[in-house]
Order: sequence, then C-alpha cells, then structure tokens
Amino acid sequence: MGLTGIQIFKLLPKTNCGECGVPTCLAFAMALAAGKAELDKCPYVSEAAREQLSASSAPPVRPLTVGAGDYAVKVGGETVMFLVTTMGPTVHEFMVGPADAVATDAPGSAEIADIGMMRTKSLTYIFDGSGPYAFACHVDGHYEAGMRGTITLVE
Ligand code: SF4
Ligand SMILES: [Cu+2]
Repeated sequence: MGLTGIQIFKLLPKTNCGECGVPTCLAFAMALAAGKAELDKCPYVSEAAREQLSASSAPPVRPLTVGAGDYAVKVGGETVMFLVTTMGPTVHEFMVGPADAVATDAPGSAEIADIGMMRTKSLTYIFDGSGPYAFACHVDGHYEAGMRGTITLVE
C-alpha cells in the first residue's frame, strides 16, 4: 500500500513553488496519495525521498472497457483483478490475454478453470501491451456459443 498524504508531504521540499501544477506541496502530496498525480511532476524531490515514494507514485491507472454494448464494463488499471462468478449450473472458465492467444486457447494463457455454480474465482492480469485483448471461456462448445468478448484499452 502507498503512504498517506501526510507521510508523503513530509518527504516533499515544502517550498510550495507550484511547479507540479498544484499550489502547495500538501495538495500535491494528497494527489499522489490518491493516485492522481505522478511524482515526476515535482522536479525537487530528493533521491532519498524518491525511493521512499516510488511505491506511492504509480502512474495513473489506465481504464479498460470489457465487452461491448450492454455487456460493456469499464474497469481501471493496467493491473486488473477479475472476479468471475458463475451464476448458473454450468461450469465455466475465464481466459484473458492477447486476442489471438485467447481465440486459439493457447497454452500458457492466463485463465481460471472450473468455476462452478455460485463460485467466485479471481485472476490478476497486467495489460502491459497495446492489445487487442480478449476474454473467453473454452469449456467445450462455450466459445462457439459466443462466450467471448473483447477488451479495449482506453488511453
Ligand atoms: S513542485 Fe514540488 S516543491 Fe514545488 S509545490 Fe509541487 S511538490 Fe512542492
Ligand atoms: Cu463457459
């Protein structure tokens, strides 16, 4: 977990020069803590402070849209945790990754298998490429029946 705004503030120069785009170091610290700013915006952070802050200065998360039309879901972050719940009696799986690998059920793709009725399983995936990405279920016949969709990275 990142530091609190006050903890971050203590590591900043406290000169309130405004070069980071907000009027005070405290405001910048709060924005950092909330994941709404990048540490690099302050040119005066010391090396020692930078090391301590690196965990709190992750770049802004990249929003994603999963699916299309009525099934579209917007989620945030390059690192996304999917929580997949099977609502009906049929067992499903959830595979996610580059669209071509997902389409061909490529070995080594990120997936969670055997999601039984009313079970929820999680999968963490890092979207570090440019896509296209997709998700699918490859239980026999499910992909062909339409259990698949695209994931769009939104800049
Ligand atoms: S640029 Fe750095 S020193 Fe200047 S106000 Fe922002 S946080 Fe403070
Ligand atoms: Cu399925």
